[in-house]
Amino acid sequence: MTGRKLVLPMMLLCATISLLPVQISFGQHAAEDSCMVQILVPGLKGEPGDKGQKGAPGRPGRLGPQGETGQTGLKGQKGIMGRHGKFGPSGMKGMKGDMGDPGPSGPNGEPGVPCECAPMRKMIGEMDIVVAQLFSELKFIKNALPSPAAVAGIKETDSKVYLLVKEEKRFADAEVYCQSRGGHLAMPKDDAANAAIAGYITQAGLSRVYIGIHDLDLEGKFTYVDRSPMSTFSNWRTGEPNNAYDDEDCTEMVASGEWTDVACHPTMYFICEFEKDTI
Ligand SMILES: [Ca+2]
Ligand SMILES: [Ca+2]
Repeated sequence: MTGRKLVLPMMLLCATISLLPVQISFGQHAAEDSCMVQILVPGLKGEPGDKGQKGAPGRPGRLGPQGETGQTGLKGQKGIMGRHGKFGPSGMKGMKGDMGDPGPSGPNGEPGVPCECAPMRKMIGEMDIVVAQLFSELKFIKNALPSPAAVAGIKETDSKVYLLVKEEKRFADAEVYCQSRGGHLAMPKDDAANAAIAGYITQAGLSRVYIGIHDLDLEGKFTYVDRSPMSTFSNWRTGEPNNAYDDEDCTEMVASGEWTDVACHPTMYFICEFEKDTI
């Protein structure tokens, strides 16, 4: 096919050249040889050729326009449970709950250890020895020193111990002081006791002290502070008791051993007495 298309124009060119009076610039021999050789006549149409092989894939086409939004699809099925997430921060402390019911009783305890009495008896025995030593030392002080009353502040008879208290107190407070120590204000109930107390006052260089006699419960009827009656013994100074100023219900003893009714509110020294059996 290509050969036929090229031969025809070449033949026409040769015919034109031979008719021109002026020579053309290119070589004459060459022109004549070409025209002689290139005179061709088209042949018959050939048979159709065999089908060629499949060509290579073409280049990708241009990007098409965006399609329309499709319809909403159906709801899918529920998926499987996901993994556990991270632990969150700790929450606030809750309120205290109600008290629970009491639990059942526990089992019985182990049997106790028998009393170890031997050490206790030994301790008591040692304490008895110490007390005896103290009594002995006290007796030494009272008997051996030149003025035992000044040191120990006590004086004793066969049945009583007297304590001169050099603190000025009202009658009632003085009795409270003596009672708090297991005794009473001194209660002379016979000559011997009265003489012992009087000697104590003189020995201490005092002129008067409260003793445990009063008529606070019934005017004119004197009794001892332990409420025992004044039956067979008394030692009133002449003219006493006189209840002066209608205000004398308590009693003092002077250094001579005589008694005088006096007012209860003045403060003065006093003498306590204690039963030896109770000391
Ligand atoms: Ca009186
Ligand atoms: Ca009086």
